[in-house]
Amino acid sequence: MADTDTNVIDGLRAIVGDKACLDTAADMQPFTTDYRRLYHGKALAVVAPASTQQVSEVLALCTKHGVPVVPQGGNTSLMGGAVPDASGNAVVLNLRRMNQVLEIDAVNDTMTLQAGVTLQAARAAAETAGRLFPLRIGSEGSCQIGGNLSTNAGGTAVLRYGNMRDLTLGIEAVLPDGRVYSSLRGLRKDNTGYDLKQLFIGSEGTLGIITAAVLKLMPLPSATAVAWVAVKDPHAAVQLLTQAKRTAGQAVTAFELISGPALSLVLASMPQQSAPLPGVHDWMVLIELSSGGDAEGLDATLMAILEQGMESGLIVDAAVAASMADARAFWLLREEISDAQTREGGSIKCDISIPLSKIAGFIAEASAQVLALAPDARMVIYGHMGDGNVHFNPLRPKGTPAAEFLAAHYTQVSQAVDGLAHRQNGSISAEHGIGVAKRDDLVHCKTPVELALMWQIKRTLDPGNLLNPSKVLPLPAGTDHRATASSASTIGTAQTPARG
Ligand code: 2HG
Ligand code: ZN
Repeated sequence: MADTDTNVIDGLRAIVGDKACLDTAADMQPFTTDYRRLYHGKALAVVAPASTQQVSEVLALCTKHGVPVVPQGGNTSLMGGAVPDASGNAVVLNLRRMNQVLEIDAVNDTMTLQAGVTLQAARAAAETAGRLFPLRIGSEGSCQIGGNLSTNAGGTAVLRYGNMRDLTLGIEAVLPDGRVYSSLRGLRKDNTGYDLKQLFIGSEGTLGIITAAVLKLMPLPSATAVAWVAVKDPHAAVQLLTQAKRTAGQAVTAFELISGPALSLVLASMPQQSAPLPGVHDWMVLIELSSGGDAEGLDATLMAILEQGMESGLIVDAAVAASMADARAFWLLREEISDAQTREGGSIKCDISIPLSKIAGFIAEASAQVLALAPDARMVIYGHMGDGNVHFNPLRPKGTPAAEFLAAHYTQVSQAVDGLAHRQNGSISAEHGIGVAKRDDLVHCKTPVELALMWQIKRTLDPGNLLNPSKVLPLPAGTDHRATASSASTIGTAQTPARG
């Protein structure tokens, strides 16, 4: 180990304490590998500061020595965004010790908390105060608020409440040189120039490390009604959503599309669970309504939506959750799809969004293109149809090993799906971010002006290219990340390409 590295590690220990600074490969392994075990990096050290002051000191020290820093929350990124590359040069800065809910202001309807609070703990704290923090994603027990902010997380209740950008009133973030930016004021109105917090939200830790936030709280719903519905096809699903919004307005909280192969995959991996409806269906939707009114009224609204859907020939069959347990069982089937794919291996993940009016046509066209390339792929297609966002994840056929399927089809299939989405004015990453997995694809879907602005902002806030280097920003043609930084930071080799 070079003298500088030893100095850096000694300095880090002095800031965060011995126990919060790991530097053996074995201790660091859980923090250098992503949770799907697709990206295997190395680090100089993994540190877990306990305060914003410590984050600031760690960043100042690393900047002084030109050491890259990879911010990390619950390490649940699907894009390889939260683990270091293979160079071993970087320090991983894990926020798990900064896990305090600092204040709940029930009158202002806000919650101030540190970045390392898990989403589950944030929701529970809000509920204890009789309020709802509405972000809902499957990994809520592991993912942390800082990661949710850095990736502008979405999930299953965006239709009603919006994504992380919409739910945030202020943040605190530490810049690479150790300075602290803060807008933790809980204001719903503040037109005093640039909205700087939005630069950090969704920037995946490439501009600053988010250490705290003020989030919006909502009234806790008093009634919830849930149905699992088989629909004729995705086009019918969109029409049903339109009818549901007309009938129930704001009460439509979630509207999730699930393809037959997606449900089959979950049921095969969870034999104790049963399908909500008899028979096999090509397309289903999970609908949730919620309101502050009475339960009977909401049940009647749901029944009206379903009856209308039946009458107009959109719905093939439907099961209404008769209890909270039923509703939870329906949701479990939906939320397990992602992990079921991880367990199975060999999934080509595309996270696209396009205008709702075009989504059904997109699914048909993208499916035809994928099946022309990989005729036996299992079409695991699901997600947040209400937001125009589907996870379009063709999966290896049962008999084909994951590596073989991915080697044969990954590039062509993801290019076909992403290319189609882009040509239809869509996004190639609706809610999972860019990380390293989609970084180089940005070249094809952002304009030169957008890319140049992104690099200009990056250089302004992180002139040494030290914060989460080699993530999000694609390399300008003919250069590498080293050449794009203005100081002599050491950039490692590229990570394992995205697979799985
Ligand atoms: C979900 O909606 C998550 O379940 C994960 O966004 C999606 O694994 C995926 O592709
Ligand atoms: Zn999702």
